[in-house]
Amino acid sequence: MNEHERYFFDINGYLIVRNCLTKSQIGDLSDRLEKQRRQESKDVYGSDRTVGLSVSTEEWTAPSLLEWGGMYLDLVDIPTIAPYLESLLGVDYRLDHDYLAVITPDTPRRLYLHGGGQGAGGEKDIVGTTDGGQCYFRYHDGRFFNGLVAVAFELDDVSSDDGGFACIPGSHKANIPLPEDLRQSASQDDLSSMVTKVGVSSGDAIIFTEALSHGTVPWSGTGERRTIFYKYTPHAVAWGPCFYNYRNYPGLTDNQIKMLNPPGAFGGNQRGGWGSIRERQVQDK
Ligand SMILES: O=C(O)CCC(=O)C(=O)O
Repeated sequence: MNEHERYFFDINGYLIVRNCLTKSQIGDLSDRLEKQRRQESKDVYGSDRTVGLSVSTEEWTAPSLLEWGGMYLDLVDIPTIAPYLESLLGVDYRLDHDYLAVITPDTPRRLYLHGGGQGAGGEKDIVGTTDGGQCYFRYHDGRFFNGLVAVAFELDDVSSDDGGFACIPGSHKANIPLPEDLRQSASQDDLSSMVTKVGVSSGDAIIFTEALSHGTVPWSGTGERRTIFYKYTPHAVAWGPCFYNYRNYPGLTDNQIKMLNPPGAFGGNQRGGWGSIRERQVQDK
């Protein structure tokens, strides 16, 4: 993350990484998605992991795009994005949840702004409670601290007039709650001038802190928007109630395995068990 990008992210709460996916990577992601769509047409695949298994059990589970294999596994840790995540989350960050949204002219959506620094999203915020949940943003001692960072990988060109990602730049540092009348917009004509619509090209990624007031602008494009969201937390933090089992995905790199760890104080090192960590601490003394 260079100096300009750090400055841009600090004052705006998001940034665009251009061309972070190659044409063949986009092709693989797109082919695997279209295969699923032929089997079952949905607006959202994967899950934000907020779905309980059933009301009668305390277990949680969530479908994941990682089951689709190929580039969906590679995306967990790609070199064009990893340095940004390390700057924004620190080392040993983890993948918290993943999903993919398909927007078409038949599914226009309503903008519902959520997030907002220092809990400014207020009581009705869907990313956390009045204290902002764990979707915090801080900058201290030369380092960014974020509770949840989203990477939105775009498979299609999306002009800012089409719709898609939008935010109130700088609102990740807001101290005053989002005025309720700004929260929802049924069409682009209703949008507040404070909302910035962000255009992207196929293969770009938008990285944003969930502390930012952001959402999806009602669609007025003629084509589709297919966006893959991978959301990361610091290693000891969880947003969703579910976590991954890396054993379900053979062939992962050591780094990918670390990122699929459940939350915990020792990040990627906790797989060896607490016993081996204590032994190492004793040896290091
Ligand atoms: O459509 C978008 O890019 C925004 C998605 C969003 O609001 C979120 O991931 O929390």
